[in-house]
Amino acid sequence: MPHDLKGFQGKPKLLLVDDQRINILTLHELFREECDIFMAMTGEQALEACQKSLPDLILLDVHMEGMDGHEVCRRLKKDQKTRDIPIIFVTAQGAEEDEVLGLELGAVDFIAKPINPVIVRARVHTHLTLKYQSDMLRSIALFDGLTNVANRRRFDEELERTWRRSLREKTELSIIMIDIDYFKRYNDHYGHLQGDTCLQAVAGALQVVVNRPYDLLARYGGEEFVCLLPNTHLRGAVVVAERMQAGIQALQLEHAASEIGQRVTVSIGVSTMMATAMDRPQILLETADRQLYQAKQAGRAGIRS
Ligand code: GH3
Ligand code: MG
Ligand code: MG
Ligand code: MG
Repeated sequence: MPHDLKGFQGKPKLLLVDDQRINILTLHELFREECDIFMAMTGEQALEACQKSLPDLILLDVHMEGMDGHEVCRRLKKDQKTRDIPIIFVTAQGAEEDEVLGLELGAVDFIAKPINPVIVRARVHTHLTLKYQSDMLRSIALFDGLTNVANRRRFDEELERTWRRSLREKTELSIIMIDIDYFKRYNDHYGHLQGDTCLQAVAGALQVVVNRPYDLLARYGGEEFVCLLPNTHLRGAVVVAERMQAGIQALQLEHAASEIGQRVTVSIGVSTMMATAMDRPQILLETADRQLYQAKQAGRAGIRS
């Protein structure tokens, strides 16, 4: 396997779809050592396997009884969750219309039957490498490298989306802004590396609290985090903020240079509103920021809403 593929967490996941057992067995034999193999003998099974195990690559037979490969491809491309899984069609030799249609439907490549093992291996390796690289890019684009929570870009996108939904559905949305207290002193006292470790621990504790599927925690900058809570009223957001405070307190991180109990603490500002056509979502951030400032003024380690 090319060196790049070592980057996959575990082995790359390969889904083999064919209505002929012998074809699946041949491909299985080719890749069983370097990939985790999933198998399906009908279109329906293929769709189910994709939902369950989100493969990194699919080798998809075109001609099958019932739902054929082209239809499987169409359905996978319609679903947000599966649309980015690369598909290689396996077509009968000389079936040019099949190839054209397959590529039009969004397949990345095709392989002719009867398969040539050397070519199949080379193509699968190429597409697994590309998949790995695009996963990497995606994660760099959307996540903060130090703390692994979402980054600001992802947050801003999600805020826009949630704002529009609030406008349509007339629901309230809330934002929580969290800032570590006396963090400059923390770095000065313990050093920047230890500061980084502290940021990771704080992010981890916050993420434990932010666990509903549509809620989003992001690193907003330096030692500041922000949390987006769609469809959440102020009372609910304050409860989340209180859990955050409890989670940070439970860490009991030493901070000898802090004036507050010599432990790492955070100040929190909360804001809630229903989107209006006149406003921009940034107004939520500005309000939360003002509340955060109030929390700092009031002595830190508290919540203002
Ligand atoms: P306050 O209680 O008012 O929030 O004071 P503060 O010292 O936390 O706030 P200030 O904004 O003055 O300082 C923030 C510090 O956060 C300064 C900067 O060195 C540190 N910082 C920002 N990003 C990082 C980072 O990625 N790693 C580390 N170790 N420190 C960071
Ligand atoms: Mg077939
Ligand atoms: Mg700050
Ligand atoms: Mg701070």
